[in-house]
Amino acid sequence: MSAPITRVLVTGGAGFIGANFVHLTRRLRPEVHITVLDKLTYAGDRASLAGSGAELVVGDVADAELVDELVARVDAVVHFAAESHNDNSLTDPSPFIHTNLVGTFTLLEAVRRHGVRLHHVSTDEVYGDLALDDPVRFTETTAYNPSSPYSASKAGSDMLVRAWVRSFGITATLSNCSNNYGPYQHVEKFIPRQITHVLTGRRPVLYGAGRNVRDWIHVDDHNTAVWRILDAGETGRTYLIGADGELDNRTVLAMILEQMGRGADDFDHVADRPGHDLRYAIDAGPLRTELGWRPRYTDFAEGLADTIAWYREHSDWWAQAKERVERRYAEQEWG
Ligand code: NAD
Ligand code: TDX
Repeated sequence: MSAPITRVLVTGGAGFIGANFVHLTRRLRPEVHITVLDKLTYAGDRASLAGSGAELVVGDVADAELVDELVARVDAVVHFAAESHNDNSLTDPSPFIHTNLVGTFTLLEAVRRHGVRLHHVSTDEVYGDLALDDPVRFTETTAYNPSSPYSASKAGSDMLVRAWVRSFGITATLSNCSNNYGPYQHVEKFIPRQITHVLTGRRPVLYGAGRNVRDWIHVDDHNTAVWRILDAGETGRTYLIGADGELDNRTVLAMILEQMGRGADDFDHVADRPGHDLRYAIDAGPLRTELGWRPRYTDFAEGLADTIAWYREHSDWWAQAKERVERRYAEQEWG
């Protein structure tokens, strides 16, 4: 699509997907200079970037002056920074509006001023949910219908990017990906929460009946797709990223219990998340046929085993956050 990328700004690069993007980029494109802009909220950790060689700038993506200065120095921006947890958005939506909407707006104004290419990372949750018994999947033309403050703020950020492409001619692409799993994921999220519950002697917890379906993709597959879009994506286009990984929560939990040597009934059902989306499913056809992308992790059980091994070996990375998160969950009416 354009000249090769040699200097990239990664917003939210100290978070789960951003940090994995930085490490993957270091492995696959050692020539690329990486600057990370991250506010280091509860979800960001500088330790996640250890050994990556990335330059970390601690700051807010909604800080116009700082963002302008950083964008001026690069030829591409990959925008991961966000408040990302649905449960948190139900207890306090305000940081979601600030970071996901004002932060994206701030970045758009900077890339507009400097003519810098942007890739905006978004979620399949902008499309709302699907019925459990319906074979349909989300495509890039599915109507937006977000359910939670989190997904509404991401939907709004997508709309801002599309408008800046159309009205101001910025060079931007978008992607909407399904549920990621892998190393460095915050212990508030479903898979790491259950793994670290087992590792700390707690009983895993399933929201409601656990029939909700998520379309799981390994974080490295998400990030190879982002690079493919950076290299060959069409300006203004939205690409859906998914790896045909639909599973209900009960099945995922059963696999975790089995792989960790726990009994099949060794968990509790807890009160359900308000407004809990039933099912997400991605049709990633155009990414495969037009851009030739393929996922590497096609066996979820294998990717899950690697992830369990990573959490076993890295309790120093998650132990403190675990206690903080569980205190927060204890104050919620669900979970
Ligand atoms: P995360 O919560 O693990 O990381 C978010 C990062 O952004 C953290 O490092 C945090 O410190 C940083 N951040 C938050 N507010 C900031 C601000 N105002 N300024 C600068 N940095 C700030 O999230 P994640 O799971 O890595 O998600 C990354 C992106 O991918 C998000 O945009 C999310 O919507 C999207 N996404 C996530 C998933 C998933 O399954 N996790 C799926 C699809 C899309
Ligand atoms: O303890 C739990 N028990 C449980 O049953 C938790 C934390 C979650 N759940 C359920 C709720 C969901 O059906 O597991 C499923 C996954 O929950 P989350 O990890 O909170 O993810 P989800 O709400 O599906 O959103 C995720 O995917 C889309 C990411 O957090 C978003 O950032 C991304 O946009």
